[in-house]
Amino acid sequence: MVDTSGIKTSRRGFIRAGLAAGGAIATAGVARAAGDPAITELQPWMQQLGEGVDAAPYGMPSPFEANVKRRTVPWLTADPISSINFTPLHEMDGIITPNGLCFERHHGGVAAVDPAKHRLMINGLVDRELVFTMEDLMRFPRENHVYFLECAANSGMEWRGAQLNGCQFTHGMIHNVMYTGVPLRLLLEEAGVKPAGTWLLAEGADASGMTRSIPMEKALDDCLVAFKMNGEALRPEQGYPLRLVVPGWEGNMWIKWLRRFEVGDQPWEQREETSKYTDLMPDGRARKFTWAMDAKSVITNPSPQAPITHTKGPTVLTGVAWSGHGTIPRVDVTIDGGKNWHEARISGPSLDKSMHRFYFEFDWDGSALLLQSRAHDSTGYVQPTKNELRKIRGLNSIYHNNGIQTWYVNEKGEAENVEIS
Ligand SMILES: Nc1nc2c(c(=O)[nH]1)N[C@H]1C(S)=C(S)[C@@H](COP(=O)(O)O)O[C@H]1N2
Ligand SMILES: [Mo]
Repeated sequence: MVDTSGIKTSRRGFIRAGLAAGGAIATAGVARAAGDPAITELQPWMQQLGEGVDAAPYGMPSPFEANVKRRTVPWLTADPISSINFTPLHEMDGIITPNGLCFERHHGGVAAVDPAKHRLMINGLVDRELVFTMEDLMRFPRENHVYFLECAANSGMEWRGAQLNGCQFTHGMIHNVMYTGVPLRLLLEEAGVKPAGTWLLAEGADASGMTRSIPMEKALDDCLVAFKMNGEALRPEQGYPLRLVVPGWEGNMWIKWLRRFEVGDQPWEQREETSKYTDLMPDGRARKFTWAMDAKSVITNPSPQAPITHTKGPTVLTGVAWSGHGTIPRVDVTIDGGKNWHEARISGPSLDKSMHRFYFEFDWDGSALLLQSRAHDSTGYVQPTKNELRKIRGLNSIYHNNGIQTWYVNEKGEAENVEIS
């Protein structure tokens, strides 16, 4: 248990903090008194030598961090082969998702691809059909970009009401990674797209043979054929050795274990009715091509898996925000269910189609809280409430739920997924 007897923060400190939106807050009294045995007594690790540099050729997190892991919701899908796990957003900080914590979504399990035998083909409406080895791809100019990937089903279980207890489960179908790859435009130029070639089919080498259609405009704009994530080779789960990166657009289009592009003159989903990621509207019609992910945010701490563990006093609220349409210049937060909104402090890089990290430091008076965050993106769009979304989209949808999330925090600091009207 944390000793909070030393915490003393004046009421005046709270008012000052409130005025300086997201600014400095009085943290005097947070530290504990000298004499804490954890500092005055020698700990075991100070009394023996540690492991040498040959102990862990590939490093792993501290065993004390064993709780920081992807988690599944077993009842969500019938089988773990075609299923999903979730990024532990409440355990993270900054904007980059470590490779081992990136959520996974597979339709036919993780393909175990030998890079020496992996090929990328471009065929269809092109002047020259081409086949690239991994080595061939390494001879093209490459670029580095940080992008979020969000599954369109993220928060999908929350359409009808608050359901899953933790931001890992409500919002964890997202990761934010620095990719290294070749602009797809360069490969398409090499093949020479015929004037009629307005669509691209991307195909994966996994057992599900997943395919998705991408409009040529997007393919030529900012898509990447990526082989590195956060500086190292893609993880098998993320499509080793090659994946398509479709910045700002739903995760489903980011084909993993990428093996082929076919250039065509219409979307394949139209011909074969294979598009799965459609939004069913109240009148029974479906919104089909909803690719870009709208602005969204969530408070990651406090949250149901990350309660407040101290009593009243200085408290750090943090979360993430992102938009498939640009950057996030502003995030508002409320701790009283929307009576008062405060501008949060964004810290870290503000990159196009990337996660942003925000903070709001406040002096908790120990009473119950209703926490919400609201993202604004660089187009001027403001994240809607869940009820505003429902008015337009009804209750039949699964995909593209970017509504405002509410956490109720009780006097003990425990948090719960709730909705307020
Ligand atoms: N080949 C292939 N690509 C795929 C999938 C798949 O099952 N097979 N799943 C898609 C879906 S629905 C999503 S949300 C993302 C998930 O990417 P991740 O596993 O890196 O999180 O990959 C997409 N690309
Ligand atoms: Mo997805």
